[in-house]
Amino acid sequence: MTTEEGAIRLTEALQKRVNALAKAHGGTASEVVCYLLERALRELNARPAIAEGRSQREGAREDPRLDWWRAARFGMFIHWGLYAIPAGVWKGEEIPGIGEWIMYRARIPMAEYEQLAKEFNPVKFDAAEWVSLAKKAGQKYLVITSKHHDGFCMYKSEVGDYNIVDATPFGRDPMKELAAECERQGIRFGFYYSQTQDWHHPDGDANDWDYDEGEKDFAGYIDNYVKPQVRELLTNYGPTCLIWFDTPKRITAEQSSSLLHLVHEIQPDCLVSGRLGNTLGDYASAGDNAIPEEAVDVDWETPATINDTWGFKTHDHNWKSTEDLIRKLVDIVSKGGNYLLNVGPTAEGVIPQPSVDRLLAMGDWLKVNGEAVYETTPGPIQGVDWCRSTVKPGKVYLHVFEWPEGGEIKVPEIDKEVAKAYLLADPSCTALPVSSDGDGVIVKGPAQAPDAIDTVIVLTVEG
Ligand code: FHN
Repeated sequence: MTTEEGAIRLTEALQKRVNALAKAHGGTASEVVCYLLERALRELNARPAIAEGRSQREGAREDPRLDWWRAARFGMFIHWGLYAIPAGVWKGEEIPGIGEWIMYRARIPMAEYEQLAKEFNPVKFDAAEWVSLAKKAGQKYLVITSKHHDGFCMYKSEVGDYNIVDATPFGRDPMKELAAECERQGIRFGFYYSQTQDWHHPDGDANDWDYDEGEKDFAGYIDNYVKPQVRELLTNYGPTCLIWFDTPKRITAEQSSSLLHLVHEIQPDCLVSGRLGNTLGDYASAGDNAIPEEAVDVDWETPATINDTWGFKTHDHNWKSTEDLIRKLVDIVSKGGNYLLNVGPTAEGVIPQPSVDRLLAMGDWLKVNGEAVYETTPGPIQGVDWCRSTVKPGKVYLHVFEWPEGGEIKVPEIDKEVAKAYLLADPSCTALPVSSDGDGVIVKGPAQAPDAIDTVIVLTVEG
Protein backbone atom coordinates (compact mmCIF):
# COMPACT_ATOMS: atom_id res chain seq x y z
CA MET A 1 0.00 0.00 0.00
CA THR A 2 1.40 3.45 -0.86
CA THR A 3 1.33 6.30 1.66
CA GLU A 4 -1.28 8.03 -0.47
CA GLU A 5 -3.60 5.02 -0.32
CA GLY A 6 -2.98 4.85 3.43
CA ALA A 7 -3.97 8.48 3.82
CA ILE A 8 -7.14 8.01 1.74
CA ARG A 9 -8.16 4.96 3.69
CA LEU A 10 -7.64 6.78 6.93
CA THR A 11 -9.70 9.71 5.67
CA GLU A 12 -12.53 7.39 4.68
CA ALA A 13 -12.40 5.57 7.99
CA LEU A 14 -12.42 8.87 9.84
CA GLN A 15 -15.25 10.18 7.70
CA LYS A 16 -17.36 7.14 8.52
CA ARG A 17 -16.68 7.51 12.21
CA VAL A 18 -17.47 11.23 12.18
CA ASN A 19 -20.69 10.64 10.23
CA ALA A 20 -21.75 7.96 12.69
CA LEU A 21 -21.07 10.30 15.62
CA ALA A 22 -22.95 13.14 13.95
CA LYS A 23 -25.93 10.86 13.37
CA ALA A 24 -25.89 9.52 16.92
CA HIS A 25 -25.64 12.96 18.53
CA GLY A 26 -27.69 15.01 16.11
CA GLY A 27 -25.17 17.47 14.64
CA THR A 28 -23.24 18.05 11.46
CA ALA A 29 -19.95 16.35 10.68
CA SER A 30 -18.03 19.62 11.01
CA GLU A 31 -19.64 20.32 14.40
CA VAL A 32 -18.44 16.92 15.58
CA VAL A 33 -14.90 17.57 14.31
CA CYS A 34 -14.77 21.03 15.92
CA TYR A 35 -16.06 19.64 19.20
CA LEU A 36 -13.50 16.85 19.22
CA LEU A 37 -10.63 19.18 18.34
CA GLU A 38 -11.58 21.62 21.09
CA ARG A 39 -11.82 18.81 23.61
CA ALA A 40 -8.47 17.39 22.55
CA LEU A 41 -6.88 20.83 22.85
CA ARG A 42 -8.31 21.30 26.33
CA GLU A 43 -6.91 17.94 27.35
CA LEU A 44 -3.53 18.73 25.83
CA ASN A 45 -3.40 22.04 27.67
CA ALA A 46 -4.32 20.36 30.93
CA ARG A 47 -1.49 17.83 30.60
CA PRO A 48 1.31 18.39 33.07
CA ALA A 49 4.43 19.77 31.35
CA ILE A 50 6.41 16.92 32.88
CA ALA A 51 4.70 13.64 32.11
CA GLU A 52 4.47 10.79 34.55
CA GLY A 53 7.59 8.67 34.64
CA ARG A 54 9.78 11.42 33.21
CA SER A 55 10.44 13.26 36.43
CA GLN A 56 13.56 13.23 38.55
CA ARG A 57 14.45 10.10 40.51
CA GLU A 58 14.39 10.27 44.28
CA GLY A 59 17.57 11.64 45.82
CA ALA A 60 18.84 13.39 42.68
CA ARG A 61 17.53 16.86 43.62
CA GLU A 62 20.42 17.36 46.05
CA ASP A 63 23.01 15.47 43.99
CA PRO A 64 26.12 17.63 43.44
CA ARG A 65 26.84 15.76 40.18
CA LEU A 66 24.15 17.98 38.68
CA ASP A 67 25.71 21.25 39.83
CA TRP A 68 27.32 22.07 36.45
CA TRP A 69 24.02 21.28 34.70
CA ARG A 70 22.03 23.46 37.10
CA ALA A 71 24.42 26.34 36.42
CA ALA A 72 24.45 25.80 32.63
CA ARG A 73 20.79 26.59 31.88
CA PHE A 74 21.22 26.55 28.09
CA GLY A 75 22.34 23.72 25.82
CA MET A 76 22.47 22.81 22.14
CA PHE A 77 20.52 19.79 20.90
CA ILE A 78 21.46 18.35 17.49
CA HIS A 79 19.24 15.96 15.53
CA TRP A 80 21.30 14.63 12.66
CA GLY A 81 20.94 11.41 10.74
CA LEU A 82 19.95 9.77 7.45
CA TYR A 83 16.55 11.52 7.62
CA ALA A 84 18.34 14.75 6.64
CA ILE A 85 18.58 13.32 3.09
CA PRO A 86 14.85 13.07 2.33
CA ALA A 87 14.40 16.15 4.52
CA GLY A 88 10.63 15.66 4.77
CA VAL A 89 9.96 14.52 1.19
CA TRP A 90 9.60 10.87 0.15
CA LYS A 91 9.18 9.90 -3.50
CA GLY A 92 8.08 13.40 -4.35
CA GLU A 93 5.49 13.58 -1.60
CA GLU A 94 5.78 15.93 1.37
CA ILE A 95 5.41 13.82 4.49
CA PRO A 96 3.70 15.69 7.33
CA GLY A 97 5.25 15.81 10.78
CA ILE A 98 8.75 16.07 12.17
CA GLY A 99 11.60 15.28 9.77
CA GLU A 100 13.34 12.50 11.71
CA TRP A 101 10.06 10.53 11.78
CA ILE A 102 9.84 10.19 7.99
CA MET A 103 10.61 6.46 8.02
CA TYR A 104 7.74 5.84 10.41
CA ARG A 105 5.24 8.28 8.96
CA ALA A 106 5.73 7.09 5.38
CA ARG A 107 6.11 3.48 6.56
CA ILE A 108 9.31 3.18 4.55
CA PRO A 109 10.44 -0.43 4.43
CA MET A 110 13.64 -0.93 6.36
CA ALA A 111 15.44 -2.35 3.31
CA GLU A 112 14.57 0.78 1.34
CA TYR A 113 15.43 3.30 4.07
CA GLU A 114 18.78 1.59 4.63
CA GLN A 115 19.83 2.57 1.11
CA LEU A 116 20.03 6.21 2.23
CA ALA A 117 23.27 5.34 4.00
CA LYS A 118 24.99 4.85 0.64
CA GLU A 119 24.25 8.50 -0.17
CA PHE A 120 25.17 10.04 3.16
CA ASN A 121 28.27 12.13 2.59
CA PRO A 122 28.18 15.33 4.66
CA VAL A 123 31.34 16.83 3.22
CA LYS A 124 30.62 20.24 4.71
CA PHE A 125 30.51 18.91 8.26
CA ASP A 126 32.91 20.85 10.45
CA ALA A 127 32.90 19.93 14.13
CA ALA A 128 34.87 23.05 15.08
CA GLU A 129 32.24 25.26 13.45
CA TRP A 130 29.30 23.57 15.17
CA VAL A 131 30.91 23.70 18.59
CA SER A 132 31.97 27.29 18.06
CA LEU A 133 28.37 28.19 17.18
CA ALA A 134 27.16 26.64 20.44
CA LYS A 135 29.79 28.61 22.32
CA LYS A 136 28.90 31.87 20.62
CA ALA A 137 25.23 31.21 21.39
CA GLY A 138 26.09 30.91 25.07
CA GLN A 139 25.18 27.22 25.21
CA LYS A 140 27.10 25.29 27.81
CA TYR A 141 26.49 21.71 26.69
CA LEU A 142 25.87 19.93 23.44
CA VAL A 143 23.76 16.80 22.98
CA ILE A 144 23.69 14.97 19.64
CA THR A 145 21.78 12.00 18.26
CA SER A 146 24.12 9.00 18.34
CA LYS A 147 21.16 6.82 17.36
CA HIS A 148 17.65 8.11 16.74
CA HIS A 149 14.50 5.99 16.31
CA ASP A 150 15.49 5.08 12.73
CA GLY A 151 18.23 2.95 14.29
CA PHE A 152 21.09 4.37 12.24
CA CYS A 153 24.20 4.90 14.36
CA MET A 154 25.94 8.20 13.79
CA TYR A 155 29.09 6.78 15.41
CA LYS A 156 31.35 3.78 14.81
CA SER A 157 29.65 0.87 16.49
CA GLU A 158 31.11 -2.60 16.72
CA VAL A 159 27.64 -3.95 17.44
CA GLY A 160 26.49 -4.19 13.83
CA ASP A 161 27.54 -2.25 10.77
CA TYR A 162 24.51 0.04 10.32
CA ASN A 163 26.61 3.02 11.23
CA ILE A 164 28.15 6.10 9.66
CA VAL A 165 31.67 4.71 9.47
CA ASP A 166 30.86 1.30 7.99
CA ALA A 167 27.83 2.09 5.84
CA THR A 168 28.40 5.51 4.25
CA PRO A 169 30.86 6.97 1.74
CA PHE A 170 31.67 9.58 4.43
CA GLY A 171 33.41 6.96 6.55
CA ARG A 172 34.26 9.39 9.37
CA ASP A 173 33.00 9.33 12.95
CA PRO A 174 31.47 12.77 13.60
CA MET A 175 30.97 11.92 17.27
CA LYS A 176 34.74 11.51 17.69
CA GLU A 177 35.32 14.85 16.00
CA LEU A 178 32.65 16.61 18.04
CA ALA A 179 33.81 15.10 21.33
CA ALA A 180 37.36 16.27 20.61
CA GLU A 181 36.19 19.77 19.63
CA CYS A 182 33.99 20.11 22.70
CA GLU A 183 36.97 19.19 24.84
CA ARG A 184 39.17 21.70 22.95
CA GLN A 185 36.66 24.55 23.10
CA GLY A 186 35.56 23.84 26.66
CA ILE A 187 31.94 22.78 26.33
CA ARG A 188 30.36 19.62 27.69
CA PHE A 189 29.44 16.82 25.32
CA GLY A 190 26.54 14.37 25.58
CA PHE A 191 24.70 11.77 23.52
CA TYR A 192 21.04 11.36 22.60
CA TYR A 193 20.29 7.63 22.34
CA SER A 194 16.90 6.12 21.45
CA GLN A 195 16.72 3.17 23.82
CA THR A 196 13.21 1.88 23.15
CA GLN A 197 12.22 2.77 19.62
CA ASP A 198 14.45 1.31 16.95
CA TRP A 199 12.75 0.91 13.57
CA HIS A 200 15.70 -0.95 12.10
CA HIS A 201 16.46 -3.58 14.71
CA PRO A 202 14.05 -6.54 14.43
CA ASP A 203 13.46 -6.50 18.20
CA GLY A 204 13.39 -2.73 18.74
CA ASP A 205 10.08 -1.00 19.43
CA ALA A 206 7.60 0.43 16.93
CA ASN A 207 8.40 -0.84 13.43
CA ASP A 208 5.26 -2.87 12.76
CA TRP A 209 5.41 -2.63 8.98
CA ASP A 210 8.55 -4.77 8.58
CA TYR A 211 8.21 -6.86 11.72
CA ASP A 212 5.54 -8.39 13.92
CA GLU A 213 5.41 -6.48 17.22
CA GLY A 214 4.11 -9.59 18.99
CA GLU A 215 7.17 -11.60 18.00
CA LYS A 216 9.75 -9.17 19.26
CA ASP A 217 12.28 -10.01 21.94
CA PHE A 218 12.46 -6.51 23.41
CA ALA A 219 14.36 -7.69 26.52
CA GLY A 220 16.96 -9.32 24.28
CA TYR A 221 17.26 -6.09 22.29
CA ILE A 222 17.94 -4.12 25.48
CA ASP A 223 20.47 -6.61 26.83
CA ASN A 224 22.29 -7.55 23.66
CA TYR A 225 22.11 -4.39 21.62
CA VAL A 226 21.27 -1.29 23.66
CA LYS A 227 23.57 -2.03 26.58
CA PRO A 228 26.65 -2.85 24.49
CA GLN A 229 26.03 0.32 22.47
CA VAL A 230 25.67 2.47 25.56
CA ARG A 231 28.90 0.90 26.81
CA GLU A 232 30.65 1.82 23.54
CA LEU A 233 29.43 5.40 23.71
CA LEU A 234 30.62 5.81 27.26
CA THR A 235 33.95 4.12 26.64
CA ASN A 236 35.15 5.52 23.33
CA TYR A 237 34.41 9.25 23.44
CA GLY A 238 35.96 10.56 26.65
CA PRO A 239 33.92 12.26 29.37
CA THR A 240 30.24 12.26 28.45
CA CYS A 241 28.21 14.84 30.36
CA LEU A 242 24.89 13.07 29.83
CA ILE A 243 22.96 10.45 27.95
CA TRP A 244 19.65 11.71 26.64
CA PHE A 245 17.38 8.67 26.45
CA ASP A 246 14.00 9.28 24.80
CA THR A 247 10.45 7.90 24.38
CA PRO A 248 10.56 5.27 27.16
CA LYS A 249 7.28 3.64 26.04
CA ARG A 250 7.44 -0.09 26.86
CA ILE A 251 10.71 -0.08 28.84
CA THR A 252 10.21 -1.65 32.27
CA ALA A 253 11.39 -0.20 35.58
CA GLU A 254 13.99 -2.98 35.81
CA GLN A 255 15.30 -2.18 32.35
CA SER A 256 15.44 1.56 33.05
CA SER A 257 17.17 0.89 36.33
CA SER A 258 19.74 -1.42 34.77
CA LEU A 259 20.55 1.21 32.12
CA LEU A 260 20.92 3.88 34.80
CA HIS A 261 23.33 1.68 36.73
CA LEU A 262 25.26 0.79 33.62
CA VAL A 263 25.78 4.47 32.80
CA HIS A 264 26.80 5.35 36.34
CA GLU A 265 29.10 2.34 36.57
CA ILE A 266 31.06 3.31 33.44
CA GLN A 267 31.04 7.08 33.95
CA PRO A 268 29.84 7.97 37.45
CA ASP A 269 29.48 11.66 36.55
CA CYS A 270 27.40 11.10 33.42
CA LEU A 271 23.80 12.27 33.89
CA VAL A 272 20.77 10.45 32.52
CA SER A 273 17.73 12.28 31.14
CA GLY A 274 14.23 11.80 32.57
CA ARG A 275 13.17 10.05 29.39
CA LEU A 276 14.96 6.95 30.59
CA GLY A 277 11.48 6.39 31.99
CA ASN A 278 10.01 5.06 35.22
CA THR A 279 11.04 8.20 37.16
CA LEU A 280 14.66 7.07 37.20
CA GLY A 281 16.42 9.86 35.32
CA ASP A 282 18.84 12.21 37.07
CA TYR A 283 16.68 15.15 36.00
CA ALA A 284 13.13 15.63 34.76
CA SER A 285 12.25 16.05 31.12
CA ALA A 286 9.38 18.32 30.12
CA GLY A 287 7.47 17.60 26.92
CA ASP A 288 8.85 18.85 23.61
CA ASN A 289 8.56 22.64 23.57
CA ALA A 290 6.52 22.46 26.79
CA ILE A 291 7.07 25.01 29.52
CA PRO A 292 5.48 24.52 32.94
CA GLU A 293 3.10 27.26 34.12
CA GLU A 294 5.05 27.81 37.34
CA ALA A 295 8.43 27.14 38.94
CA VAL A 296 8.97 23.43 39.51
CA ASP A 297 10.89 22.06 42.46
CA VAL A 298 12.84 19.39 40.59
CA ASP A 299 15.75 19.75 38.19
CA TRP A 300 14.11 19.87 34.78
CA GLU A 301 14.73 20.67 31.12
CA THR A 302 12.67 21.61 28.07
CA PRO A 303 13.90 20.25 24.74
CA ALA A 304 12.78 22.62 22.02
CA THR A 305 12.82 23.36 18.32
CA ILE A 306 13.68 26.62 16.55
CA ASN A 307 11.23 25.85 13.74
CA ASP A 308 8.78 22.90 13.98
CA THR A 309 11.06 19.97 13.26
CA TRP A 310 14.09 18.39 14.96
CA GLY A 311 15.66 16.69 11.94
CA PHE A 312 16.17 18.94 8.91
CA LYS A 313 13.15 19.49 6.64
CA THR A 314 13.39 21.44 3.41
CA HIS A 315 9.87 22.86 3.72
CA ASP A 316 9.82 23.91 7.35
CA HIS A 317 10.33 27.67 7.43
CA ASN A 318 8.33 28.34 10.55
CA TRP A 319 11.22 29.88 12.47
CA LYS A 320 10.57 31.31 15.91
CA SER A 321 11.73 34.89 16.34
CA THR A 322 14.80 35.76 18.38
CA GLU A 323 12.53 37.63 20.78
CA ASP A 324 10.44 34.51 21.31
CA LEU A 325 13.51 32.31 21.84
CA ILE A 326 15.17 34.67 24.33
CA ARG A 327 11.95 35.07 26.27
CA LYS A 328 11.41 31.30 26.30
CA LEU A 329 14.92 30.82 27.65
CA VAL A 330 14.30 33.40 30.38
CA ASP A 331 10.84 32.02 31.17
CA ILE A 332 12.27 28.52 31.60
CA VAL A 333 15.21 29.67 33.71
CA SER A 334 12.90 31.77 35.92
CA LYS A 335 11.03 28.54 36.68
CA GLY A 336 14.18 26.58 37.49
CA GLY A 337 14.64 24.76 34.17
CA ASN A 338 17.18 24.32 31.38
CA TYR A 339 16.54 25.06 27.69
CA LEU A 340 17.95 22.49 25.26
CA LEU A 341 17.51 24.18 21.92
CA ASN A 342 17.73 22.11 18.76
CA VAL A 343 19.39 22.51 15.40
CA GLY A 344 18.81 20.09 12.51
CA PRO A 345 21.80 20.10 10.15
CA THR A 346 21.39 19.24 6.46
CA ALA A 347 22.66 16.06 4.83
CA GLU A 348 25.71 18.05 3.77
CA GLY A 349 26.49 18.85 7.38
CA VAL A 350 25.37 22.47 7.44
CA ILE A 351 23.35 24.05 10.24
CA PRO A 352 20.54 26.04 8.56
CA GLN A 353 21.29 29.76 8.41
CA PRO A 354 18.04 30.85 10.16
CA SER A 355 19.12 28.74 13.16
CA VAL A 356 22.62 30.21 13.08
CA ASP A 357 21.27 33.77 12.95
CA ARG A 358 18.98 33.23 15.92
CA LEU A 359 21.59 31.45 18.01
CA LEU A 360 24.12 34.21 17.42
CA ALA A 361 21.55 36.83 18.40
CA MET A 362 20.80 34.89 21.59
CA GLY A 363 24.51 34.77 22.29
CA ASP A 364 24.80 38.53 21.86
CA TRP A 365 21.99 39.05 24.32
CA LEU A 366 23.55 36.59 26.78
CA LYS A 367 26.94 38.30 26.56
CA VAL A 368 25.30 41.31 28.19
CA ASN A 369 22.70 39.57 30.33
CA GLY A 370 24.14 36.11 31.04
CA GLU A 371 24.74 37.01 34.68
CA ALA A 372 20.94 36.96 35.13
CA VAL A 373 20.62 33.53 33.51
CA TYR A 374 23.56 31.24 34.33
CA GLU A 375 23.89 29.93 37.88
CA THR A 376 20.56 31.48 38.87
CA THR A 377 17.49 30.01 40.53
CA PRO A 378 13.84 31.12 40.33
CA GLY A 379 13.24 34.62 41.65
CA PRO A 380 10.53 35.94 43.98
CA ILE A 381 8.27 37.42 41.31
CA GLN A 382 6.31 34.68 39.61
CA GLY A 383 3.04 34.42 37.72
CA VAL A 384 2.97 37.86 36.08
CA ASP A 385 3.09 38.53 32.33
CA TRP A 386 5.25 41.64 32.25
CA CYS A 387 8.27 40.27 34.03
CA ARG A 388 10.27 37.18 35.00
CA SER A 389 12.73 37.01 37.88
CA THR A 390 15.84 35.05 38.78
CA VAL A 391 18.15 35.22 41.80
CA LYS A 392 21.69 34.71 43.02
CA PRO A 393 22.90 35.34 46.56
CA GLY A 394 22.55 39.09 47.19
CA LYS A 395 20.88 39.85 43.84
CA VAL A 396 17.43 39.71 42.33
CA TYR A 397 17.21 40.05 38.54
CA LEU A 398 14.02 41.49 37.06
CA HIS A 399 13.59 40.54 33.43
CA VAL A 400 11.19 43.18 32.16
CA PHE A 401 9.37 41.98 29.02
CA GLU A 402 6.80 44.79 28.96
CA TRP A 403 8.35 48.14 29.80
CA PRO A 404 5.85 50.47 31.48
CA GLU A 405 5.11 53.81 29.91
CA GLY A 406 7.32 56.45 31.51
CA GLY A 407 9.74 53.81 32.84
CA GLU A 408 8.39 53.50 36.40
CA ILE A 409 8.69 49.86 37.35
CA LYS A 410 6.47 48.79 40.19
CA VAL A 411 8.04 45.78 41.83
CA PRO A 412 5.70 43.78 44.04
CA GLU A 413 6.82 43.32 47.60
CA ILE A 414 9.90 41.16 48.02
CA ASP A 415 10.98 39.95 51.43
CA LYS A 416 14.38 41.69 51.33
CA GLU A 417 15.48 45.29 51.56
CA VAL A 418 16.57 46.70 48.20
CA ALA A 419 19.94 48.46 48.58
CA LYS A 420 20.43 49.49 44.96
CA ALA A 421 18.89 49.05 41.51
CA TYR A 422 20.72 49.31 38.18
CA LEU A 423 20.48 48.13 34.60
CA LEU A 424 22.54 44.99 33.99
CA ALA A 425 23.47 46.35 30.55
CA ASP A 426 24.94 49.51 32.11
CA PRO A 427 28.71 48.91 32.53
CA SER A 428 28.92 51.67 35.14
CA CYS A 429 26.06 50.19 37.19
CA THR A 430 24.61 53.69 37.76
CA ALA A 431 22.00 53.56 40.52
CA LEU A 432 18.40 54.00 39.43
CA PRO A 433 16.13 55.91 41.85
CA VAL A 434 14.24 53.53 44.14
CA SER A 435 11.29 54.52 46.29
CA SER A 436 8.66 52.51 48.03
CA ASP A 437 4.93 52.57 48.46
CA GLY A 438 2.82 50.31 50.60
CA ASP A 439 2.82 47.52 47.99
CA GLY A 440 6.50 47.25 47.18
CA VAL A 441 9.29 49.25 45.58
CA ILE A 442 9.26 51.53 42.57
CA VAL A 443 12.33 51.67 40.35
CA LYS A 444 12.60 54.69 38.08
CA GLY A 445 14.17 53.52 34.83
CA PRO A 446 14.59 55.24 31.46
CA ALA A 447 11.37 56.33 29.77
CA GLN A 448 11.91 53.93 26.85
CA ALA A 449 12.75 50.24 27.18
CA PRO A 450 16.54 49.93 26.87
CA ASP A 451 16.07 46.41 25.47
CA ALA A 452 12.85 45.69 23.58
CA ILE A 453 13.14 41.94 24.25
CA ASP A 454 14.10 41.81 27.92
CA THR A 455 15.63 44.61 29.99
CA VAL A 456 17.31 43.21 33.07
CA ILE A 457 17.25 45.32 36.24
CA VAL A 458 19.49 44.19 39.07
CA LEU A 459 18.29 44.70 42.62
CA THR A 460 21.02 44.25 45.18
CA VAL A 461 19.48 42.94 48.36
CA GLU A 462 20.60 42.06 51.85
CA GLY A 463 21.60 38.44 52.43
O1 FHN B 1 10.26 11.14 18.96
C1 FHN B 1 11.23 12.02 19.43
C2 FHN B 1 11.45 13.17 18.48
O2 FHN B 1 11.85 12.69 17.25
C3 FHN B 1 12.54 14.07 19.05
O3 FHN B 1 13.75 13.36 19.19
C4 FHN B 1 12.10 14.58 20.41
C5 FHN B 1 13.10 15.47 21.10
O4 FHN B 1 12.68 15.73 22.39
N1 FHN B 1 11.83 13.45 21.29
C6 FHN B 1 10.84 12.50 20.80
C7 FHN B 1 9.45 12.99 20.95
O5 FHN B 1 9.21 13.52 22.18
